[in-house]
Amino acid sequence: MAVIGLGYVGLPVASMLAEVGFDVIGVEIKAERVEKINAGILPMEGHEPGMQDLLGKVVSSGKLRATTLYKDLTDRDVILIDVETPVDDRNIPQYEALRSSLISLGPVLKAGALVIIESTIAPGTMEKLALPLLEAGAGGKVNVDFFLGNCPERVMPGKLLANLKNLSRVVGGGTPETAETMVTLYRFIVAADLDPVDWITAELVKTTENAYRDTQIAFANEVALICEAVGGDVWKVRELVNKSPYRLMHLPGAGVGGHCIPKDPWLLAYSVNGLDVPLKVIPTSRAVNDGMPLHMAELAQQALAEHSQEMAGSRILVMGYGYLEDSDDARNSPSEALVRRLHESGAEVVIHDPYLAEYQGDLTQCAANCDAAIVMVRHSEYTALDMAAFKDLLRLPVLVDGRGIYDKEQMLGHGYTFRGVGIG
Ligand code: SAJ
Repeated sequence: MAVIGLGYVGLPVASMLAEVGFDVIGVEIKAERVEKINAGILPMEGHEPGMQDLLGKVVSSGKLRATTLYKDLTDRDVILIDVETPVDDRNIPQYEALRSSLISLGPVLKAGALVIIESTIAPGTMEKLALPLLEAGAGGKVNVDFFLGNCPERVMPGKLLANLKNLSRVVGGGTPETAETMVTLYRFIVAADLDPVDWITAELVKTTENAYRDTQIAFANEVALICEAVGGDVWKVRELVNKSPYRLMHLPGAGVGGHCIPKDPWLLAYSVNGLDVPLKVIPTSRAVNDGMPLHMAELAQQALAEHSQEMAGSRILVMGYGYLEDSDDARNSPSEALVRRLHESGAEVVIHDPYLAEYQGDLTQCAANCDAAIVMVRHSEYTALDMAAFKDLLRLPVLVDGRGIYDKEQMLGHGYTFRGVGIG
């Protein structure tokens, strides 16, 4: 076995395959990561239950070793590819990492080997990019000289091993036989459903499941904006809507961050790039969600105005810089867009986040002399705050709640000038 790309997907899957007895080589471009892994040291931040122990075990047993060299792969029967597939600022997929791994792999590919791309890719990428690159590099034909599959991952930071084991997966084979072979392989580490499909189905399912979540969040955010305008409480509305059968209204909030949800809708959209398939829901949902951090700035501006305070020259506390509660992961964080907008408006910004080293200062010190506090992430530290005491730390009692954490009446009772997403 081999795994190319030992990041937050590749390393757990390499370790789990090694744990069940496969001899696994991990190819990683970053030499310092290779060194750490071969020393049994987990090269990732955040808390991943079981990951450090598992890595130590499989490295010391010699079942997993890391290298930067593709030439070590010449005897490998199965090669998984877990490299990044980001989109650029024009929402076009950037496949450099995928391309270079395929180009490096082709010439060293063992006859009859099975290559499985686990990275999330736009529908059509297997056929149009992976297949031709591998056939050219290997100098052979797919389904004859080598076999090719797509099995998208469904991990989530903080639950990498649990998700790998317990979440079902679509298993996209170049042929039904290849898909069945892949099912047999994944059954060694996956306890949930393994659904054999073709490439395009696997590519569509993965990008669709995340585009689905993004549009559901956008819908919730649009209802939140309506509630603010007509005097509703979106959290109460959502709770009661979801009592109706077949409703699953998601949580509105200060924005959508992370490594999957902001990106995968664009990968799905890209599959029809240049074709006459006008998309509205997917791009508009992205725009609605990207607008939410800016909406937080508007809410702060409105509240400051009640104190005849301009945004320019104000000192604003941004609470939460990660993209998810109680996580140190700040990828595509909505707070980045908020801080940019606040700076553009001439405000001085203080950032606090208990999980990020550069923002871990004492919250009471961060709050001192601030004219407003904008809560962007539902970190436990913030949900447990003594809000009466917190108000006294601020220069102006302005509180903007981006995640439905605080009760409006209570906050008004404490003397705050309060704005909450979805609260009229
Ligand atoms: N968010 C909302 N409202 C919601 C849900 C999320 O505003 O109702 C925001 C979060 O605050 C965060 C962003 O969206 O900023 C993403 O949140 P997420 O819960 O989707 O977390 P992710 O990004 O780690 O999503 C991953 C995805 N898993 C994979 O791609 C394999 C996603 O498909 C899963 O649904 C999610 O984990 C999960 O909850 O397991």
